[in-house]
Amino acid sequence: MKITYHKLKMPLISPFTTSFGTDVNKDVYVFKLEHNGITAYSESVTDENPFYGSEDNYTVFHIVKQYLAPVVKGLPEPDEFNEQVKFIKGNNMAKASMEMLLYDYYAKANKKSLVDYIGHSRGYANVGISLGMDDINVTLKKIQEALDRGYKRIKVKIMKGKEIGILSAVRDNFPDIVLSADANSDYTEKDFDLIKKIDRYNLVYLEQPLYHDDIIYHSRLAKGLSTPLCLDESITSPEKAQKAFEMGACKVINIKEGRLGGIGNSLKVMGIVKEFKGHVWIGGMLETGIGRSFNVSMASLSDINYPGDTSPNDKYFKNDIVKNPFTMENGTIKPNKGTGIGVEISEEYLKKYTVEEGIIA
Ligand code: OSB
Ligand code: MG
Repeated sequence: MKITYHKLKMPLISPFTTSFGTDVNKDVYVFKLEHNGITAYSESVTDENPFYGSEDNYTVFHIVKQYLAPVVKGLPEPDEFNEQVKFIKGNNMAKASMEMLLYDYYAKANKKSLVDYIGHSRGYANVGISLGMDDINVTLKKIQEALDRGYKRIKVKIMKGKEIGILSAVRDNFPDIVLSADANSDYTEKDFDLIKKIDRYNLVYLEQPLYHDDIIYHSRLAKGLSTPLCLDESITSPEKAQKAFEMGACKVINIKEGRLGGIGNSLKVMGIVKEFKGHVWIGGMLETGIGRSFNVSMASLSDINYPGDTSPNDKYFKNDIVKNPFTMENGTIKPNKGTGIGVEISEEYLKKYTVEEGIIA
């Protein structure tokens, strides 16, 4: 049994800007586990900087090499793995990258697709698009293109001071579309009056307006807002999802397997959302075809009840590292056929984008 890694630098087709910065490349670790004729893959959702959450590629590499890969070597089933690494605090993205490697491995070992291995699929994922901040005319053009391609929900990124300009331009041009906005934690409790102006734009939800780890101020904000809140960054465990619903801090959760420490915790959060009759969808972190395959499988689970941020590979990459990129039909994407995540790796592009590679364990 062998675990190897490739660190990749993949150019994005166009820069992606959020309230916390602009990405022009996707810098990502891809992990590969080979055992008994089975090859499994995963990737880490971190990038070079800890600007979305507290982890980055360097902390992930350290935690994987030092603590997690030695556990993966024993080939525990994913649930067992989660038990065995509980003693390590935080570092969810590192944990997810190894847990998901085991999920792909065990789905393949059981000759099942990932989604059949983890739950009940509706057979396809409903797809929305996340648009980074651009010149407003570029944004309007991108929205029209997205609608023409069949996307079922448009999400725009906003930040403090730019929200009204962006949202009023979008609503003036597209009065009836299903629209959401994501602030990536750019506001504070001092901005409630400003945030309340967002109620005018009839958003399906407002994503993560306040601090990345907050629940209390979000619950206070929710009381004075008619727009439902969706939490992303703040929901880092099933317990936090439970607390957020109990406190009325959100009605919607964006699940990212990486942020939650893997698929096991993500499934638990889906159960909590169901109990509270909330809404839930699968987010994205500009993944390569590997990470996207996990997301699309998750997004096709029948308990997912809002469109996710699982746009096809060609939104971000001219050439992905997989040979079987997703295609969208009528705003839906089907998980890959085959066992596990079902990706066929393009050795050509994997090699082209690799800046570093080696054996982890
Ligand atoms: O907050 O959902 C987010 C990308 C990087 C970091 C955070 C977020 C995002 C996105 C992109 O919105 C979603 C995608 O992968 O298409
Ligand atoms: Mg978000």
